Amino acid sequence: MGRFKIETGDITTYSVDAIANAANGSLLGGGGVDGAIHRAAGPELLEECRGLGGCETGQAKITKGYGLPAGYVIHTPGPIWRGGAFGEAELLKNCYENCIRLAHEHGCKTVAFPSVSTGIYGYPLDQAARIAVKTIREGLEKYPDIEEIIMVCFSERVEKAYKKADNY
Ligand code: AR6
Repeated sequence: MGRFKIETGDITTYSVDAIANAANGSLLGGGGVDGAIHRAAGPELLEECRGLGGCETGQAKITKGYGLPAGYVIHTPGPIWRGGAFGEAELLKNCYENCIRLAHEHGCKTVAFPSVSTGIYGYPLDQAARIAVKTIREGLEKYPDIEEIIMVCFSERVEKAYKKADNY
């Protein structure tokens, strides 16, 4: 079964087969990690995204990586936190599941994730981390061809939350 790593870094610098993007439903870019990914990938990424017709919350769509060191970008709009009674947990789980499934379908062996929904979308970090870690570990079991999934945290605070959730 593949490895799971949690580390601090900038996901736009990762030379992996696919990086996930915490996108919005338009798939046309935004702030946070989405903005950073589009800046690093260049305008061709936006051009390809324009042809995708957006994406539902919890679903995922894949593009090439263009100027990024990563081969593919898997765009997934996470849920906006509205207090927890609006299906947020299920939707966040769907994000990780659908990204991992798409990575598998495209033959990706190494995949990196940002902490989906925990920035601008306001999902409480500890709760999001528990869902992410559990779903990623299940994905590694389900798809033994995936060799490594890395949770790329943008700060040590985020890294600590994910490590706690994974019982490091
Ligand atoms: N590498 C890794 N993680 C990063 C990077 C980076 N380069 N930059 C930021 N993060 P957010 P969301 C972290 O807000 O909450 C956009 O406008 C960040 O510190 O990027 O899902 C979209 O278009 C945080 O821990 O995504 C949507 O409209 C995590 O990535 C909306 O934001 C996610 O924060 C999505 O909001």
